[in-house]
Amino acid sequence: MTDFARQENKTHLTAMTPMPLRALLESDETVFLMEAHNGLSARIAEEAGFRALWASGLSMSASLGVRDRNEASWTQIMEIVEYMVDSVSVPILMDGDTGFGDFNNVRRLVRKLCQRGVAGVCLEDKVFPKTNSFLGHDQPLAPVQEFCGKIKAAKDSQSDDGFCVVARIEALVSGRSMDEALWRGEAYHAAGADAILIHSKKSSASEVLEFTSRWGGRSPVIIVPTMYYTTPTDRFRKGGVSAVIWANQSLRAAVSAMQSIVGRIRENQSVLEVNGDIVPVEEVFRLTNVDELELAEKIYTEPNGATYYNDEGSTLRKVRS
Ligand code: SPV
Ligand code: MG
Repeated sequence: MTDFARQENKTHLTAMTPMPLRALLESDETVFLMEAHNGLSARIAEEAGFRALWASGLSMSASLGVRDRNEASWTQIMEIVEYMVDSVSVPILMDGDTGFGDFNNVRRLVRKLCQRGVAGVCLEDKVFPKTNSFLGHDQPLAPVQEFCGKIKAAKDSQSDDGFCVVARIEALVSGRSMDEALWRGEAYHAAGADAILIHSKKSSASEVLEFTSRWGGRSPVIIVPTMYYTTPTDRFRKGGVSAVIWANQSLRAAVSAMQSIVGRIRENQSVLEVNGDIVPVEEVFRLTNVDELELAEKIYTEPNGATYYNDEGSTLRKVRS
């Protein structure tokens, strides 16, 4: 393979080799995962410096214009995640909802995710079709035994040793007790989960911090402070949280920006007023690696096959002959 081919598609990537998801989750630091819902938002999050991404079910569904209710099929969701993998080098944890069916659907899902280079999947202990955790009350939970079967099936199906299976506990969201959240976590941990995600829809972090304290570091714990976003991040660090997922802010930022700009264009019947507030098309070209294609054209379309490309505008570097 030529140097050029190796760099193809990922010419923008940072010089640092990304840390695998498992290493990030198991490190002493609290790591932050940014939500992304397509290749572009993944790229933007990586450029901002996030070391891992969350492929959010809510955000991917919403960006397709459908509800977070398994209205988009698992293959449609997986296809989006594949575009994200192609766009970045940092690991991606995919929101796998309830696994899109039973243990057998989970097996197939995990096999496909490993083939596509996804770093991990998060499975939640609700029932198919899932409903977003912030809607309604007392959502039914999966029987523990059944959910443990999904975790085991996921672990037995991974072809990549580094693949992470995260078990998400919805007990607190569904109005169950802290004790239930803990014994569910214990069962999922014993079934082989690499990490636990404890979800909460309270506006305070007290219950997730009680969970992490009583959990006692048995395995990495991930939280999603969408509703308790006012909690200073340092409390998560001190509370032993392994990873924080900012689960939907990129999508919400895009919605705010689009609503504002599109509204102004409609009102003014012109883009003159807004043009300075939106990125130039060159930025879109940069984010989608148009430069890389120009180099590839030089290499692959020269009649004699001589292949050179110009890194800096002056020195021609031979990459293939
Ligand atoms: C998602 O981002 O899709 C999540 C997190 O699962 S939440 O929306 O809080 O359920
Ligand atoms: Mg989700």
